[in-house]
Amino acid sequence: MRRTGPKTLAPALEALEQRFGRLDAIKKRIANHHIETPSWAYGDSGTRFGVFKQAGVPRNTFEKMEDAGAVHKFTGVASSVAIHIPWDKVDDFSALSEYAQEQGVRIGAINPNVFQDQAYKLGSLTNEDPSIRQKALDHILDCIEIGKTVDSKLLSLWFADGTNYPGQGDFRRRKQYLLENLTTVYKALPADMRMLLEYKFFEPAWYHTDLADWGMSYAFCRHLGEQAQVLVDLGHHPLATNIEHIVAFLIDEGKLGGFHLNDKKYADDDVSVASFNPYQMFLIYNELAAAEDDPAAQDNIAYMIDQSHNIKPKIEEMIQSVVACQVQYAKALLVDRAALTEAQKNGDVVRAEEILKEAYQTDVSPLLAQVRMEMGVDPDPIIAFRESGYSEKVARERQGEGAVTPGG
Ligand code: PSV
Ligand code: MN
Repeated sequence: MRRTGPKTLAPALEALEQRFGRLDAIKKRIANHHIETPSWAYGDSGTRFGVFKQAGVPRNTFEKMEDAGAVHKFTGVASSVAIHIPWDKVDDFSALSEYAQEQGVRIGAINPNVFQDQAYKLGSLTNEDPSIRQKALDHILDCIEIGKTVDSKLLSLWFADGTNYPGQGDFRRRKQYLLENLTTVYKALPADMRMLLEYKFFEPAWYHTDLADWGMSYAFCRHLGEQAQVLVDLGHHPLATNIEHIVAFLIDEGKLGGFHLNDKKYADDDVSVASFNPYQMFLIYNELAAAEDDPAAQDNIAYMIDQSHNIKPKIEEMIQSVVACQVQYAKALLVDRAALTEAQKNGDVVRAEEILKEAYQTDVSPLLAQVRMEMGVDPDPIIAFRESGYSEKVARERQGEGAVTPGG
């Protein structure tokens, strides 16, 4: 890692301006591109084979807010934190919210957890036992109340519900249970809170999951109403799925609620966003940037990281991930949209692809460094964080067991 030198910055920016133009507008958009970090990625986590403990990890939700505050301080764009209940349950959520604000962040999406309790072995909202369906429903309704207390605008739902063996469950009956319960949840939402509905085609259920793909989430959201939108977790698709197409489709329907950003190699590995497949991330951002240019397209998309870092230092990886998003977003903003449309209309396949590659292959680090300096943030977030001594400080101060969360 090398420090950005001010001498090299000016000529690099000039060259970018000459080649692409619009740099001032692009800088503004990068500075306004907000990325939420998840509380659960700050605690110790692992795989089903074990958890590797790290020094200085937060021991409670308040300390998770401190670490999220550090990520925001060094990136300037990560000003909110998603919480997961009961992992982040505290006695006083107003106090948590105030504490978060003192750390420079606010509480973002509320994630109910209806997958860990022993009662949910055969499902939560889809369970054949009405008392278990009610228990899951009550928990989600409680989470809406927590959301109101901390002034969150997002209820983010993921269900582990599914079956492991043929014959285990009745698909249609389970679908009906889910719709009935989600309708109750939907009706309890305050007018300014959105419900984001996440899907996943496998795990922990192996035979079927009740919300297996974006189309199923979309169908439920259509039934529920405007405040219900689909959440795309980048790790929740079969290999080779064209995620950018899903994204474009959902935007066009006004139904893209947001993202759980991460990357994957095999399954839901939850590795750092854009670490394996940066071009895919660029192509996703390309759809998003194109929609931002279209005044008729929806503009309320939530960008949330959902990762599980079991071998990288937590805060550094979170900073790295935020920066990785910025890199692909910045590249997507460089795409010459007018030229691309023209090439598409003329059937010029090679030119169209080259326009994307020209943007993708451009080094945007001087642009990001400049944006950061204008925001009053160090141009090199990871280096600056390392130099700050924060990790050493919390390792000294936080003695005792760190919080453990099962995964991301
Ligand atoms: C499930 O794999 C998931 O992506 C959901 O978003 C959960 O809330 C999160 O991971 C944490 O387990
Ligand atoms: Mn997720």
